[in-house]
Amino acid sequence: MTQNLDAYWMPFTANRQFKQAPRLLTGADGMIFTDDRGRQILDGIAGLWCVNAGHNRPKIVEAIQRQAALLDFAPPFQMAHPMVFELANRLIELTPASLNKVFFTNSGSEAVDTALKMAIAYHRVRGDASRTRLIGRERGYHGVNFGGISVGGIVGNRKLFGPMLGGVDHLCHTHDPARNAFSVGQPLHGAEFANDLEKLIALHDASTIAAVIVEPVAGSTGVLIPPLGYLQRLREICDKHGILLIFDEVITGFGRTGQPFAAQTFGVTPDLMTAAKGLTNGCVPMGAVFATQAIHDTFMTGPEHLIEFPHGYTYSGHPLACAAALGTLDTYADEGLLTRATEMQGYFAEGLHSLKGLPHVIDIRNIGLIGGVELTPLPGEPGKRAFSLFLDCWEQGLLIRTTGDTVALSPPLIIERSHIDQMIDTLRKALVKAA
Ligand code: PXG
Ligand code: PLP
Repeated sequence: MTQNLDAYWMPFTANRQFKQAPRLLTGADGMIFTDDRGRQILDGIAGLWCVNAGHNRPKIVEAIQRQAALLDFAPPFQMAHPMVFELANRLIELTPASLNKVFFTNSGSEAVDTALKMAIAYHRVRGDASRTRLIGRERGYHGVNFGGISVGGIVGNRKLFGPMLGGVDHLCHTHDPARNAFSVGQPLHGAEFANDLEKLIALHDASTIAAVIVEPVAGSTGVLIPPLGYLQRLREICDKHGILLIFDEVITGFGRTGQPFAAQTFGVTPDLMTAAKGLTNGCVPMGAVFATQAIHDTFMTGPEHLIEFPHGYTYSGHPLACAAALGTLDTYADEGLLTRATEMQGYFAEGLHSLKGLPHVIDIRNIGLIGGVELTPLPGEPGKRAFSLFLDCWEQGLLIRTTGDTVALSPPLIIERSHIDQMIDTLRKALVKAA
């Protein structure tokens, strides 16, 4: 490695450690990354929960190339280009029927902050300006912008950044290993954790609360699957009190749980829904907020020449992102990928749960093509045991993700049984070796 690595300040990375022993990817195809040593590495996490159709897919590559030569950029304010409408129309065929309006952003973090602003503005526009509070959840991850970290519940992502947004509170998280360890699929216990919302309503009064935001499946915080009945109960309480429910589907969107969106997998429909990642198969940055007709129409009053929602990004609905998204949706449709996790989840779950009993494994969690393997932390050194496992798997040709002492798996939806076998075998060997 002769390249100078100093100038680049890496995101969410132990910079000094990385630069001593860099891990550089130079190519990717299908399920496989290639690194700068020419090694083949199985992608166990779809890049970063985003490359759902696998890498280097022809329809996506061609769509981006074609678009770059045709229309590189179109200003998104008071202007548009045809493809952005086509994409919105295609997307609402996949969302729950009531979520039929789409607002584009460039990332999940921007989608989250957009949804939070929409929720507060919605109440104000309809004459209920006291509803400004936002309720997130402990251990929630909603990206890294100020709105997202305010409703988020990962201490390490919050504590350096001052007071953040005011008027935010948090539900308790749903992780309950004493009752639910090693559950296959949705845990049986914990629907009642949703009643924590009633407690916050009693404290703050419903008339001050704009919205509740949760990930249907919490990903970044270590793969927490919603207990049976939990999301239904949250929905009921929100309805009872006129509070909007926002699902952050940045990870769960686009087939990860076996349906296009987790809202469909769990049979609970939010009022606003964020997405990103799998929207373009990770190829060009793009995020989206889906809203109901009723929320959208609430803004569509007042003089017609005025901007109804003063919000948007220079790159909202960028032509290259739209091209990538349309190529992605075609690829998903051609190969039935948005429901493929339902076919593969049984075999995936069997493999994962076969790791039970190995040294330090204290819980295994799964839904669709998401898996979590939680390890006992090394005394006084949280996160280190899982990170060592990550390094070992990398050397053995498998890319996994770790968060705290949980290993997260979220492979591309094109995964075959042989890949699952390879992932589980590599993990098994690494766990035995780490003992
Ligand atoms: N919401 C959720 C639920 C997410 O998972 C974001 C918002 C933010 O999206 P952007 O595109 O701004 O990163 C995410 C992102 C991990 C990991 O290791 C997960 C994410 C990002 C980085 C790491 O689990 N999810
Ligand atoms: N900062 C400045 C000075 C700007 O002019 C703009 C956009 O015009 C932004 C930030 C926001 O950038 P973006 O629209 O890409 O989010």
